[in-house]
Amino acid sequence: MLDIFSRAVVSADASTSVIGSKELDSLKEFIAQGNRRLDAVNAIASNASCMVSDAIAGMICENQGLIQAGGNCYPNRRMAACLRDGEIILRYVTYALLAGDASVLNDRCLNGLKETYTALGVPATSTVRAVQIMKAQAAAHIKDQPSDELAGGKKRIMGSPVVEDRCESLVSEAGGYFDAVISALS
Ligand SMILES: CCC1=C(C)/C(=C/C2=NC(=C\c3[nH]c(/C=C4\NC(=O)[C@H](C)[C@H]4CC)c(C)c3CCC(=O)O)/C(CCC(=O)O)=C2C)NC1=O
Repeated sequence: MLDIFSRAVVSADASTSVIGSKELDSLKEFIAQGNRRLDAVNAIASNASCMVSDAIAGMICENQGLIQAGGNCYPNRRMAACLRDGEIILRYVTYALLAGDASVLNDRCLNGLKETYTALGVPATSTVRAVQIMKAQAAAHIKDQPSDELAGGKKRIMGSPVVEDRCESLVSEAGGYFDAVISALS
């Protein structure tokens, strides 16, 4: 498992070079923006159970066969496994966002997941739908702009200082980790 610092070391070593000023600049930027990153991780982590239950509920709402006999969220044992998987995936996305590197997500969560799902008959398209919903929720929480329309009574504003660009680069970095989950399952 790598983070942005160990990644710089491994990449430099692979070409037998020193850590150059370009790499140092990017690490400096990572440190300078560190508090925003921690706020972004917290925005997801502290809303995780609400995000997961909402995403799985949305996925089922759009495809109610999942909770009927023969569906992969039926009976409750499978429903529980599905909710648990949503939590696992979201947790690994937060780890990757904290580390600034996708390796923890790839190595410990996504590696072999598609094969496991195929073997168990877990429908990848439905999982992908739940992950897409979590991607949209994460963007709203990192920006600290959940909408009245979609969040309803559960809307929660974190109130952490959000800069003018609404943490655009962190939104897109987090989006990239969700996309990695989607492409690993597709
Ligand atoms: C650390 C990383 C890690 C991951 C990622 C993980 C996933 C994972 N999900 C599993 C099962 C499962 N996953 C689901 C998930 C779903 N069913 C649906 O219809 C939905 C589309 C979807 C939820 C979004 C279900 C229902 C099962 C149980 C399937 C069965 O036993 O028939 C299993 C098989 C073993 C078990 O049931 O616990 C694994 C290994 N386990 C891990 O340790």
